[in-house]
Amino acid sequence: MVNKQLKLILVSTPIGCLGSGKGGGVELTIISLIKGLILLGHKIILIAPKGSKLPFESELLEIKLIDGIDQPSWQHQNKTDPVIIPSNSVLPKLWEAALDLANQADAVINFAYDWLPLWLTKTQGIKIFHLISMGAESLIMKEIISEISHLFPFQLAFHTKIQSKDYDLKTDPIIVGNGFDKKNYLYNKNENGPLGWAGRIAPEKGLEDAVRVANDLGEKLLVWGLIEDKEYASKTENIFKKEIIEWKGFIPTNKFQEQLGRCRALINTPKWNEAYGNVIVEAMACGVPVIAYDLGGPGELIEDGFNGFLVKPNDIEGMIKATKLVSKIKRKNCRDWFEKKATNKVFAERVENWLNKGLNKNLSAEF
Ligand code: HBI
Repeated sequence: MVNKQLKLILVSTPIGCLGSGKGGGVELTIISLIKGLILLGHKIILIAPKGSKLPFESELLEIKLIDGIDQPSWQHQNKTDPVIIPSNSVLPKLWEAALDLANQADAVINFAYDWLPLWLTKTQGIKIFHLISMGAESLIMKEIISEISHLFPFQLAFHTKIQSKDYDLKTDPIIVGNGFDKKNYLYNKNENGPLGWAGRIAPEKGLEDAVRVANDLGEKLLVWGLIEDKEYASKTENIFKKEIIEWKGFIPTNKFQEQLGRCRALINTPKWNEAYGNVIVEAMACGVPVIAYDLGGPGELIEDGFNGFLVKPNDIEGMIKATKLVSKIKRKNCRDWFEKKATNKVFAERVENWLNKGLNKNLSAEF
């Protein structure tokens, strides 16, 4: 049975326009989900900062671009910092535009990890659904997410169970995972390639540990991602005298997956409660086994010994040992896992299920 067509307003992250890489994983999540929801026949209005670009068009997709100043990222603020709204901020403008269109839509989906859209949930007739994109990076965010969980428990969803554990929620968390368009990732069966690492180049991603692993194995390390923290990047590349890192930059998905697919393993070294781990799924989509610290999302995506290995967090020796065993992982397992659990179709079906449940619940938790 095809579900009723939903008219949905999706509001993007205010920390950078789609395609800049500044939004981190949430950029790929939004693009993949829009494709998946359109595949299911739903109508989308995307509201995003000026400069946002999507790699596709559709008659079911309308885009409204909003000018304004980027919101500072919570990752660059202290956990106890207050909410900052810069002058000429894009965040309130995104939400003025969204709420102006509310009467044309069944629901709004928020992708911003910001206080304002969560607070608005209490004040609006239209239901605002929040896909929380991070672990608890700020106290005031943890408070407002917990408050919304107690008022509108069906309007919050998380990528992984482990991510949701950062928050005190009224009910069991709604987990929607993530998912990417399988047409964008080609399976590569080559087993003898180099080691790879991918992610925003910033301290919480732990690149220095992967450099130590590659150095110990006497190998290079191919590194893809936006250099968000220049000082950290240069400190990391100078840990050893000889050149270990081969910087590949932040490149479009089609090029990234082609280069990534040639790796014999992706090393993933999170130092924070990674909400999901997009690059892990992208690697698996190309048949590349992932060796990751058992921290945050990776711990839920990797089935130890099946599609990769899980290593105790910060255990570099353990990472080296596991990397030496990676040929034991059948690369086809990685692709099969991706097709079953993490394509944008199955992701969109989980989100559609979440929205339909939330839309059929009474608004307030009282009666
Ligand atoms: N910070 N204020 C703010 N708002 C966001 O939406 C946000 C962020 N920091 C990081 C981020 N989003 C994304 O990189 C997430 O995917 C992690």
